[in-house]
Amino acid sequence: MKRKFLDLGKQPIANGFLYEDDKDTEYFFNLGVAFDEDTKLVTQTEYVDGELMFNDSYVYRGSMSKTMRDHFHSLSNDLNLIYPGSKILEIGSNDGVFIKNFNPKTTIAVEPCGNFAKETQELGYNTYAEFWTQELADRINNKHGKQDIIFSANCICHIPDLDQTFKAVESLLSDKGVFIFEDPSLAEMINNNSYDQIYDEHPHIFSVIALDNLLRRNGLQITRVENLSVHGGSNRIFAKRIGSKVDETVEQNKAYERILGLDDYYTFKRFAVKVEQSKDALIRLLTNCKKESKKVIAYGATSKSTTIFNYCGIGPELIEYITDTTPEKQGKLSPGMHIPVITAKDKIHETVDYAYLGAWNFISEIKDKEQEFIARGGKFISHVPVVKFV
Ligand code: JHZ
Repeated sequence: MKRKFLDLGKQPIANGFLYEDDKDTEYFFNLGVAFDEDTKLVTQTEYVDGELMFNDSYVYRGSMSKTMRDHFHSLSNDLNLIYPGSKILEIGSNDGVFIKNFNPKTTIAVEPCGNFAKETQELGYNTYAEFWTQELADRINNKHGKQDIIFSANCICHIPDLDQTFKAVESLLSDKGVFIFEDPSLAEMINNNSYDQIYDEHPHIFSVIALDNLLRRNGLQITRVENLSVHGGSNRIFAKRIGSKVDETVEQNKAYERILGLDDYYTFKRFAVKVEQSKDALIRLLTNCKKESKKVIAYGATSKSTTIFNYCGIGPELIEYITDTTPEKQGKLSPGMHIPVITAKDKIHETVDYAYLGAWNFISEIKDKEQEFIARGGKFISHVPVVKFV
């Protein structure tokens, strides 16, 4: 039974950056968040159709930050060492930032966004430009056989039907195969009040407790959990067939989550109060900047900032423009609030006083790049974990 605890209001497609002419036909939905008492899963009250988000004009490129390129490079090195010569399949391969590190002969990519599927296909990877389904898993099994590693980064939490997803994974794994996936951690979202992790593409935010419940009813169990710093705190989950050896990290993580109350609806009711307070504080801070005639921009046209700007009602009157390195977002307007997105030339322009960090998860990388801005008194603004200059 789903119990709603948070309403983030009317929201557009988080990565639906658009041109002036498309404003009248922009799609909106109501973003409500609920706790499922049976599985302990935090999930949305309604799900947006996959095709509206993941299509041939999808704009998010995983390879846009050095942090993530390094992250996937280091994981690939480890996997190539621990499981040499394994057959590997990635669900949601995006622009190939992870699979580029593997041998195309033993690697399969699954990516429903045609523009990115084309890129990995051209790099020589057998790419299925489709959503992950049981039917696709069966077809891959018939053609290429079982897989030793099924990997997925920032994708499993994007799929509404987890039972079907996990069943399909289980059916395609070799006997000793491992399913490795990483997604933002619910514990870190609660600790950091980073409610902007919730948007159309994230129908669920995972706890280890909920994932183990869901995997187990589909023949898999968590055997190891690694806590990662990327994307504001993520968990890397290792899952194998039920009956496999489980290490101590699984119970450690579950115990920690029980202490945080992630198995209790009222934890999320309290979180909802903090979300509202965060909204009020951010509006207050930006309004004061405006009163003092400060020039405020945003840094990183993220999916996360779509939630923030639309929930808080922050538009071009408070944030003049957003800079972003992604060519596919530049020259367009941000979803819903229509703040212009421009090229992140080399550095923040010298007329800027403050920059709201849409990409707060890359704060170290960004601060390293923007030493001049900091040296001349420029400040970053973040709402994570509380609204303040950072
Ligand atoms: P970033 C996306 O979320 C969507 P977003 C998706 N649903 C998901 O799960 C996560 O990623 C993983 C830019 N940038 O990674 C690049 C600069 O301009 O936080 C990106 O557009 N300058 C798949 O969109 C954005 O910021 C920089 O120096 O919230 C970062 O987006 C850096 C470092 C980044 O993900």
